Amino acid sequence: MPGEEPNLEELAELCETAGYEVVYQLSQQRHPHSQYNIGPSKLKELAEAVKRLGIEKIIFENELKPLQEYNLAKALGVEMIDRTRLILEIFTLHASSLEAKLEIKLAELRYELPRAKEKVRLAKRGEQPGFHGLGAYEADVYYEEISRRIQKIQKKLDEIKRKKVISIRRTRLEGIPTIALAGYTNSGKSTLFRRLTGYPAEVSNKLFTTLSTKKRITRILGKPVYISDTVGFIKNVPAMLVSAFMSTLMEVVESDLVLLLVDGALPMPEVRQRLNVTLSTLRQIGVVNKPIILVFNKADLIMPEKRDKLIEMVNGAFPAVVVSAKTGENIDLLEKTIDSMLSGFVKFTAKIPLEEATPLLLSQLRERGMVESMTYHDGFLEVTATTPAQLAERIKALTWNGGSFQLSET
Ligand SMILES: Nc1nc2c(ncn2[C@@H]2O[C@H](COP(=O)(O)OP(=O)(O)OP(=O)(O)O)[C@@H](O)[C@H]2O)c(=O)[nH]1
Ligand SMILES: [Mg+2]
Repeated sequence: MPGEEPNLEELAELCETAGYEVVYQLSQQRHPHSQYNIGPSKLKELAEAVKRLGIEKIIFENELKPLQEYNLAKALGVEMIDRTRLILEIFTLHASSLEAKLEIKLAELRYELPRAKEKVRLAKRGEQPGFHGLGAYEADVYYEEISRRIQKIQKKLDEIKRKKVISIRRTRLEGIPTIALAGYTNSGKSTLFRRLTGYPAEVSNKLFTTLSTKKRITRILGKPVYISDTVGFIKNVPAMLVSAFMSTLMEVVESDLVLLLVDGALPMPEVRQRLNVTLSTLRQIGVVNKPIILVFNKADLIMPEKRDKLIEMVNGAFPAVVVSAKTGENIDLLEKTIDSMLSGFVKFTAKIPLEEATPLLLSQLRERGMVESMTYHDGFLEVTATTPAQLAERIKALTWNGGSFQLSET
């Protein structure tokens, strides 16, 4: 499209992640041709390349209308897919959980729905790559079958989501905050997750390695927190793909704090653009009024002057840190920033009657709190600790009969 930045580099990266070898690239500046998307002379150029290089598949950055896809396949004799389809292929390769599999299926069906009618009509005009086997179906039957499957999968996903909501609420009752790692794909979310939790999440230089949320409990400067690793964002993703991943992204929406990762080693304009994409995707999934820390990752690849520029770019609008999830540089600074933004913890000294100091209470104190001192005397357990406000409130309730409870400055 005129005025649009070509995005071929990222497209090539996506192709490689999907297992394709990129042998030829072509771009053009014009409004999409109604019949072929590309113009007649580019079509000729492409046809020659297909012959010369033995190209097996053509991948378009632009969205293809069914008619364009059909005409192109007919003119070039090879299969044609667009960027959305390519991303779906990668998702299919990487999906391991049932939830992710269902989400991808849903996205595929939603992608297919508006094409279904048109495709069947076109298929009847002659068999083409990518349109196999559709001739036997009547357009309406095919269309309805897809709608029916969409509903069925949606129902299954709603059930998974319902269970998730229950588990998120339960976590909330414990009063332990949840921190979600969000950001562009390949920014290093899983690497940071590994560093903060010690859990060996899969890390790779491919795009969309992580497709389902992982959540682990850990401590930040002594305080217990849940950390969740999530699916990455990317630019130019149709809203339908984002909404299909809602069940996975719910963890971000329901979190208490978001660490928004951006690969700081990229050129400045790219960093700025990815920051824009990630912030607007967050808005799109319903993250509003939530504390966010900007984490510029890959510090080991960033020169000192550029680090300053990155922080300046944010203009004080967010707390921002430059870290290396890989080497651990500045992770202590990140932890301090997280700690300063975690609310809901209180420090107190309580005298609890011994009969109330059950093993369950003691284990909750150990698991969810930072205990400074704990002594027994005169039939009381005397504790000074920092815990989630909910737990402190429960402990306070145990002291009504002769004990005492006092909040202190943290
Ligand atoms: N040099 C350097 N590389 C890093 C750093 N953090 C992550 N990487 C590399 O960046 C690539 C992507 O890392 P991941 O942790 O898989 O990124 P992700 O954001 O989880 O990616 P997806 O799950 O695919 O969205 C891997 O090759 C990592 O080794 C860092 O601090 N410095
Ligand atoms: Mg990951």
